[in-house]
Amino acid sequence: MRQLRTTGQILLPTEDTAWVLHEDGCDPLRDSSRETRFAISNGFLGVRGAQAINRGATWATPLCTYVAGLFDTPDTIGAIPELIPAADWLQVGISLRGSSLAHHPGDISSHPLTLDMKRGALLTEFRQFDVPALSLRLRTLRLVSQCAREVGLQIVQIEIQEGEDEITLNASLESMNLGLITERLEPDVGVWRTRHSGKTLAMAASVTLRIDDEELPTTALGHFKWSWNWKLRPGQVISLERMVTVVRSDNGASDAGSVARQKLNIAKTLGWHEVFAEHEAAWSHRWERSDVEVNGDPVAQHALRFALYHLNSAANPGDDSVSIGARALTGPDYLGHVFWDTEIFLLPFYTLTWPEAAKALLMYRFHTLDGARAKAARMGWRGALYAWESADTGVEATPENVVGPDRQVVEVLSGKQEQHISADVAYAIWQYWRATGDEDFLRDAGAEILFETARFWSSRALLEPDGRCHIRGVIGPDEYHEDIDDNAFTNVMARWNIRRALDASALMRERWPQRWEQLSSRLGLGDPELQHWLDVADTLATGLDPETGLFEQFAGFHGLEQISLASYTGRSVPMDVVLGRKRTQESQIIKQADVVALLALLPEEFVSEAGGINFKFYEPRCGHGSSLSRPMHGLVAARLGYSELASRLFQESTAIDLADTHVAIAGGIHIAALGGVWQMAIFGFGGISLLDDGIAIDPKLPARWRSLKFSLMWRGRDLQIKINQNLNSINATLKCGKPMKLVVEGEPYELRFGLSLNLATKKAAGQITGQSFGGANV
Ligand code: IFM
Repeated sequence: MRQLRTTGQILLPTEDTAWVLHEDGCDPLRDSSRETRFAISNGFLGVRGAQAINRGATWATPLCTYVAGLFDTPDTIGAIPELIPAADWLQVGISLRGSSLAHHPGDISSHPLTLDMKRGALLTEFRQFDVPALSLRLRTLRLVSQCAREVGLQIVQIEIQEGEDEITLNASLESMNLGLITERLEPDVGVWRTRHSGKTLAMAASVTLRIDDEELPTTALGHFKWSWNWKLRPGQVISLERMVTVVRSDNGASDAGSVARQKLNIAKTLGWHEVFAEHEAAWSHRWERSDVEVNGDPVAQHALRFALYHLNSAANPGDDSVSIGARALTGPDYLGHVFWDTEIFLLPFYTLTWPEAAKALLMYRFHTLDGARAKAARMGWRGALYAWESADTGVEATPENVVGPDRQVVEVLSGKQEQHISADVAYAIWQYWRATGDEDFLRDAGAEILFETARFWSSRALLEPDGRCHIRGVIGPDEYHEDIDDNAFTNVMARWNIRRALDASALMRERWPQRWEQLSSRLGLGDPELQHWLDVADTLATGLDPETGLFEQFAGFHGLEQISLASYTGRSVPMDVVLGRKRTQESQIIKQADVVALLALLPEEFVSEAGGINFKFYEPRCGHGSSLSRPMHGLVAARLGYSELASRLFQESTAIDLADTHVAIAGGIHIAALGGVWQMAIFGFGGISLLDDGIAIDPKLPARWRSLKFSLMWRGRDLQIKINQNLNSINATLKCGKPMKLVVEGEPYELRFGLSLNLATKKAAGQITGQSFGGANV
């Protein structure tokens, strides 16, 4: 077969299948979940994996491109901000003898999609078999640059194998029904603005068509429309190259259209090969920092690469005015809103492998602090209560009502009551500070968040006649139970938040007395208030039974109906749908890790055997009604050495997106679950934990994992760790930076640059097995 001249190697995906996501065929019923899985993103632009070749009048889903931070609020009553899709810049239409190529039957017989996760590129292939006397092969490549995030690239290649025919090729950028107001439309530049949020979107595009390396002039031109017509001949290789640049402006200050055009000119001057090369190099750098290698379990290896691909795709260290929504930039669910998912499920990955991205995400919380202050004040408290669902400004964006599974309108209380979000933000800040030692961040932004969230909790928790402070009327991570009192997760996290704020105030007084003076006087924060915080922390009710070590999830939980999940084995819907809302609320069935989440985040709060006691109590009660649940349970199970259960939970967590096992994958990737998969591997099986003065490792690999290798960044150092189960050894190498402490299975060691630490593990990892304590889940 003739070689494609203009592609060279570029369209050949990475050979090692562990780096490739590949699906054959075409199933219209599952198209939308494929589009999610095969999405490409760089944290600024996200494009779903839909076909670019126009299928004519099929009313297929538009090829959504999302732009981080492009929020607006529709004109309807009770509307909330939502992420607006940008113009579909990838549309291509091909007509032969006047009818669309894709109209011919058989076009769906071979539609392989290949996501080269190593290079962040989506490849498609299409063969046309059934046009008499014509045989052609069509390949496409698409990427959004990981190096210059405003750039998108599309290559469409058509190789004529047999036959001669008239062909028309149209390329367009579809900007109808965007929900944006058109400000300017030129042949190759468009500028739109949002109706209410004051944002501008500009896109510039250039398209060229080459036949056998000769450029063919367009036969028709319109605004963002290009068309070519010519006679096909056997052996022709046609290459359509499209570059697009996208600019978002939040204040209209700059001429976004000109900026988009300038950036396009830069990309065009580079040429697409160079754009691709820079993108590939940026990906290679990300993989160097974040790859996790598993030996002995190819399925787990592939699933980890998939998780890492989407995690690395989701963040943008260059924009600290946005964060990562619950579906990242891969789908419309949750309208692009940001939840605790980012701080609790994603931040650990970024903090330890991409601190610049972690910092940008935390700075988003700093920029939205005023929104959090306003929410607390509106609800009658002091300090900062973050939005449960946050968009661009930090104003609460949770819908007031939704239609429940029984088609009844249900009031959504999380926007008012799911307040642990403030402690979750504080938690992520402190972990970032501990792991990076980033003094500028703590001094100039992080500390203020810690103070304002601590201030919120100290006003929120009220002293009652029993001599204890209580936090009443909240929702914990288990959202099945609303308006509850003294949720253990919320209260213990709040206490921890207050104590870290007190630590931060002591640290600031000592290290940066001037800044402390300035900040404490701006916030009106004096010693009496700090003393009050201390008193609240010391007297906050937590639901811990000191006799048994068991936390009661919230006041009254133990008195609720006990229902055995084992009786619902094989169900295909969440437990609240099976039981109905009311009975679920009156039962001990929980939606997701709650006390178990506390155990994952603050294991030091569970002394001696208390971790196992709480896990064994709560795991059988959990219906895993959220995609966040299994990874959190899996992490704790792995740490506790319940290796069999942890392995099952790992597999089930990875299946959520890869095997469509959870509802609504069509609406976007479950990015928090993917962050949880990384945490399970590193904190769970790898047994990594952060110390004040180093890192500890206590691995418990699943039986099948012969070895686990990963990299971490800690306070400016690059660390590589390999746990070898076959050899019962741990190898740690400091690739750069000053000596540091590594505590291996309880024994401290000094790790020095250039010297590898090679230690025999005390136990053969994986020999610790455990049982499942629970019934079967969905
Ligand atoms: O943040 C989660 C929540 O815990 C459960 N419902 C979905 C949200 C977004 O992922």
